[in-house]
Amino acid sequence: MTHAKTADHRSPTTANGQARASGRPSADLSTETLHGWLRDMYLIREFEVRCAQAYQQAKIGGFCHLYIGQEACAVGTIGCVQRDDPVITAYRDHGHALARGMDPGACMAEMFGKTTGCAKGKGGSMHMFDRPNWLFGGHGIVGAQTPLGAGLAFASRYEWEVIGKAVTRPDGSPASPDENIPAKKKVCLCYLGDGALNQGALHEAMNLAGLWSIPVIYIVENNRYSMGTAIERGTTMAHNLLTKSAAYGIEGLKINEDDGLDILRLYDRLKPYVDECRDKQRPGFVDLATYRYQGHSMSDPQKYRTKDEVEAVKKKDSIDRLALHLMNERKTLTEDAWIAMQKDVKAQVAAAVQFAEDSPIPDPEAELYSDVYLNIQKNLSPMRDYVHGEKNPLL
Ligand SMILES: Cc1ncc(C[n+]2csc(CCOP(=O)(O)OP(=O)(O)O)c2C)c(N)n1
Ligand SMILES: [Mg+2]
Repeated sequence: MTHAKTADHRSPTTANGQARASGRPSADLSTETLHGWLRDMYLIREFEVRCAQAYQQAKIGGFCHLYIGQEACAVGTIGCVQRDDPVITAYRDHGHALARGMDPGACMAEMFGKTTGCAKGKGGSMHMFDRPNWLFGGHGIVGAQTPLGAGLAFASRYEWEVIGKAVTRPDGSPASPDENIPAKKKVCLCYLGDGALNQGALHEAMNLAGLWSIPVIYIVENNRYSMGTAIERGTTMAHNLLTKSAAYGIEGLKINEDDGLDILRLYDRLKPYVDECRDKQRPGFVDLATYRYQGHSMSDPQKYRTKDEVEAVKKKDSIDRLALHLMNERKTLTEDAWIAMQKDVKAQVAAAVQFAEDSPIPDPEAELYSDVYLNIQKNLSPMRDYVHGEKNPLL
């Protein structure tokens, strides 16, 4: 099954299709790109609202962490890279999957644990994978994705610098040995929450990234809290996180809340930085301020913050801001067109929910042990032989 979609706004185009003319990179983005971003941000929001409903109806089980409020982060950062740059994230991952272009039906079916999900229903909310769209998860262990991100970036640089040609096609499928697909300079976007700043794995990975100049860009989605722990209670130098990356020789970038919640300002700050990391094939570290409107997961009494705090951030809502900008300043969007876009997205998400509902649940006999481990050694028995049969040395 392929989940890849071609959508131009995910490899942004400039209004004239040429290099930037003005000082602000965003000023030259095409209307198609900006409307695509608005649609994607609204798609994420609507998708998450429907996830919450389905969760309350017990149609979604397990963990579920919503991305509402953080939409500009996924859409804006992914807007700074190319479609075949690898991306990897933590468990609050539906937004990244949709921003990367995953089919909402495959994403919702994964939430529902159905066979038509992007991971055949075996991963659920925290494990969105989409190889054609270069999304390498969805990881539930805090910080686990950070060495993997370094590995993905290392592989890209190795391909470009040592092998001299791409071993994977742009659509994510493996290239055959006689294909000569030119390798190119890539960056890997590796997202992490502020809570992951304290994980040893991140520091080991950043050390190697700094030492070997691995083009992984760590994007800290700094939503101020890890579960109920405010960032200043959980990590050192919370007021200046770039000191952490500086320790590993990585030149960082801080994006404050006014820029982080405004997708155009976010793009203005981040795009030149990403371009430089790509060009110099060096690592990056971005402290990107954002905010989640909902609780940490589906059950969170939220005693660690006030309602006023949440309401104050909602006033800067990134979707409203972009819509207003397009209506009042660029004048490329009418109110009617915005309402029609919202209606269209709602219908798309409703169809995704219906698709998930109508899809079959996996057959345990056929699926429980398939795709669990890759049998890399010839003649190695499938795992089920060990569990059920005499080959299991423990029985
Ligand atoms: C290694 C590990 N420790 C603890 C947990 C439990 N846990 C799940 S989410 C979370 C908070 C992480 O917060 P943050 O990194 O800020 O991400 P956010 O939820 O804000 O997106 C914790 C402690 C875990 N999943 N993995
Ligand atoms: Mg957090």
